[in-house]
Order: sequence, then structure tokens, then C-alpha cells
Amino acid sequence: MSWFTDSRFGMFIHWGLYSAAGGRWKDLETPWVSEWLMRKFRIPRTEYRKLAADFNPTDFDADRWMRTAAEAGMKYMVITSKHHDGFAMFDSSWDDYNIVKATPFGRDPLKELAEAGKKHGVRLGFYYSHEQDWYEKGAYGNFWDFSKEERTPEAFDAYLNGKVRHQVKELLTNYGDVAILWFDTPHIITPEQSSSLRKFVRDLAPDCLVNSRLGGTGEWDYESLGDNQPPYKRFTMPTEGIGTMNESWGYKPFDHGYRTPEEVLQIMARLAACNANYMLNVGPDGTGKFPPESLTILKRVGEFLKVNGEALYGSSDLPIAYPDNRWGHVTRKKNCLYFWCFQGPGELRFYGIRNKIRSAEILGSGTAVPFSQYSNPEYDYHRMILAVPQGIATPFVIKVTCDGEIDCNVRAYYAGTMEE
Ligand code: FHN
Repeated sequence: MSWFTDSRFGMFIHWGLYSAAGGRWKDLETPWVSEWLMRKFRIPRTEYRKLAADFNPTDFDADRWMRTAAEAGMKYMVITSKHHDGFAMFDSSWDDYNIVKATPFGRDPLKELAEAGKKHGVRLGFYYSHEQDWYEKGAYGNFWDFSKEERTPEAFDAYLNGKVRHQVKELLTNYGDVAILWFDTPHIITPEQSSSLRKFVRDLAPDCLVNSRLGGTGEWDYESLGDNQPPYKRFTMPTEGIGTMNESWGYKPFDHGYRTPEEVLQIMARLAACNANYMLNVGPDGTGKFPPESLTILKRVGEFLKVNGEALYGSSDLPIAYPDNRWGHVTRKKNCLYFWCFQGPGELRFYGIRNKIRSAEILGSGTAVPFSQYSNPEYDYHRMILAVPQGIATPFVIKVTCDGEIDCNVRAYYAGTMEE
């Protein structure tokens, strides 16, 4: 797991036939996430599949995608190999409902990404919708093409043992080392079926990680938080928060509700301070390009991490249960504390650290931060004050180097303020 927990930051990609539709069907615009287009308008599978005939993302450039992820500071990428619409974004011999056989594009983007990922040092994983598949009778989800009588437990089992196993095997054997198989939306899968699929994956690729949305009773490697769910505690299990930049996962050009780069960094800091990774989503369009708004966010985040990455990669949380601080969040590594500040400059007061401070500086610039400490051992009371000088633009990170491995009073309840 160590590569995963050290990485802390990855790119999620939702890309499929729905990206070409961009949330529109005939003269309707979906109020939902765009990848749910088929379900929202109950589009018959024979109609929906016609999108493939025009799907020709000639601007797709695996090298550029991977370079963009690497420059944003991301260490892994998970892309939708098959979303709920059932369309495989890779070459599959299961049937011809896939990007290579059904589209004029005819290329296998996952193959190209696997190659480019090696070049840019970004690990590749695959999202695979194992339960919902609106193209298949036996799978969960399509109640408009298939009757209740057709959607039996036996049919679901046949789908799992048929298409799912066949395609999972292709994904795990045709693309080199697969870092993660990212399953989604378990509703009806039984613990036995989840367990059996887990074993199938492990036998084929022992090092491939599996997320908790596999379903079942815990045979996964790490926990996925809910969509855009803030961390609700400090995690002791490897955990990943996932988030969108606007509201939709798939490309939706009329969804303009983008977060700012600073908001994205705040989410990252909050997750890291709770010991969790952050996988940030991009929804490329039907031609294969990232939306310009996403590129702006990625660029700014990359610039920040180039200077402050030390506070993120390989970091962990601080065992002080502190309430949400408006000024920011803390991560730690060995004998260092990293205060991610979104407010300031000013005096940051922080409580509970027993260590003696050796030095404090602004990451990147090396500007010294004057500090003072007060302790009353009788009450195990410890306070530090970091006086951030004027002229430092937010967000910034204060690196505090201590005299040894971080030691704190875990019952310190008041974690600090930033005051002018
Ligand atoms: O239904 C999907 C949704 O389209 C998207 O893929 C997200 C990503 O986490 N997962 C499901 C909803 O939780």
C-alpha cells in the first residue's frame, strides 16, 4: 500500500460516449451528472449505442494527459474503462460494444495511457462499473429496456461471471501493471460475489489495489469516501477522497460551477490532514480535450505543489482531534509539522505539541517564521505561537522542524487560531 498512501494525489477521469453528448439529448439538458444521461432520459440501448458511430476523439493525446497529471503533482490516474452505460473504452473481445470496434476512432486509449504513464511516472488504474451496466440484461440498472422478469439474481450472476470476468481479465492482462481496479455502486452484489471477484483479481494481479466500492464485507485494500464527501474523522485505514471540479464527473459544458484552485487545495489539505488521498476528477470532452477550466485548476495546483509538495507526499496526520480550523490544516512527517495556511499572515497559535521547535520557515521561500513556545508539564499544556511576517500570499505552508519525532497531547482540544 505504501506507494498509494505516499502518493496522496491522483487524477480521476470520466470519459465515454456520454462525453460526446455533453449532457444533452435531443433538445434536453440533463440536470444530473452527464455520465448518467442514458439513465436520466431512459434512452433505449439501441438508440444510445448510436453515439459510438460519431465518437471520434482525434484530439486525444495520452502523452499530454499524463504530462498534465504529472505537472499537476498527481502520482496516479484512474480512468473509466467502462461506466454504467456498459461501453468499454478499451479493446475487448467480449463483444463489439467498445471504442476500438464500434467507433471511427478505432484506437485503444488505455493502451496509449499505459505507455505514456510509464514515461511520466504516473501509475494507471481502471474504474470498472461491475454492477451497473445499462447495456446488459442481467446487470443492475436498466429497467427501461429489460423487464423485472429478465433481471433475476441468476441473470446477474451470469453477467458477473460472463462480461465482468472476461473484461476484468482483459484489463489485468493486456495493459501491464494495473495500479488500481476501482469498482463502483455496489447495491445488489452479494458478499460471496464480491469476495469471489476479489479473489479473481488477486489471482490475476496480486499487486493491483481494489477500493471499497467492490462491495461485500471488507476484502478491499482501501476505503473510498462518498462523492465529494469531506473527511469526517482521521483515518487509520488507507482512504481516498474523490471530488469533482464542477458538479459533473463526465463532461458537461453548461455546468459552470467550478471550484477555485484554492478550494481544491483546501480539500487536499483537509484530506491529507485526515490521512487520506485525494483523487480529483477531470471530464474530458468528446474530442479528447480537458476543459480549459480544469486545466487552469491543475496548473495552479501543480505550481503550489512544486513549492509545497513536501507537505503532502508521504505525510500523515497529527493525532490531535482538532475542530475544523478556518486558517487551515496540519500534516506531519518525521520530526516536521506542516501548517497549510489559507488565512494570514498573522500569529498562528497551536496547542498540544510537546516537542521543542528547532526552526520554522515558509516552504519554498525559506523565510524564517519567528516562534515562541510555552509549556506547563503539570497540565500537559503546550502552546506554540508562529508569527507569520507580512507580505506572504495565501495559501502558504509553514514548515516547523522539531527536536524529534512529533509527540503530542492527543487530548489538546483547541488547535489554534490565526490572528492579525
Ligand atoms: O454513479 C457513479 C457516478 O457516475 C460517478 O462515477 C461516481 C464517482 O465516484 N460514482 C458513482 C456514484 O457514486
